[in-house]
Amino acid sequence: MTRVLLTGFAPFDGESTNPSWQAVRAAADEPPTGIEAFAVELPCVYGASVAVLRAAIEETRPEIVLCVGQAGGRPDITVERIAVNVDDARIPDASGAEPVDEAIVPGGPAAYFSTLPVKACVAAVRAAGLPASVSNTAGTFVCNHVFYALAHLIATELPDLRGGFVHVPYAPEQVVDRGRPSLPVGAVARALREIAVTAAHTRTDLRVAGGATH
Ligand code: PCA
Repeated sequence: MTRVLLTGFAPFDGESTNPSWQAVRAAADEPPTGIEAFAVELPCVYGASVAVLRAAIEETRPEIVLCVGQAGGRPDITVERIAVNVDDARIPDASGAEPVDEAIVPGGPAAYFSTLPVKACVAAVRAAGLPASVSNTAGTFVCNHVFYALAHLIATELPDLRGGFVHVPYAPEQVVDRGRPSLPVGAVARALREIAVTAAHTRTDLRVAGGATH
């Protein structure tokens, strides 16, 4: 069994739901064969989110951490390649904090790569019949913050842990009057199960193109 900690986020930006948490909970409720799954909801707050993540890692002792967040407007499941060392808020977080150009870890590396096999994860989701791609930016809001903090924890304290971040589209009920792309939460949960299994079994990533020209 591979121990996998899945995290999703509480609703933010005026939404009443966050599909990342709905999908994480659904995926963890019915984990794939060979995966022992733990699900934790993180607040959409810069500092507190990392504190909750750290406590969950200490409590569950996972081999893999898969953090998940909502990327409203994206049309597919995006597996994040890179976390950058900057907070630059376009909107306030749930505590009202609005940092501008602040380092997440002062003096830390400019960026960290995901330690999950991002290309293999994308391929697995696509093979399951769901849309997915590699993303080269997790933004500069709370999701990137959590991703960077997780990567820093792995780099400095927990070298045996592997972890990464996945952004997911809106759920259909969030966009009934907005004409924006969406994916049902059940489909997102299926994708997360595929990603968890792929991460558990893949140490060397696929060498296939997944980049972007802009
Ligand atoms: N998405 C936000 C933060 C919480 C979430 O689900 C982000 O992409 O930063």
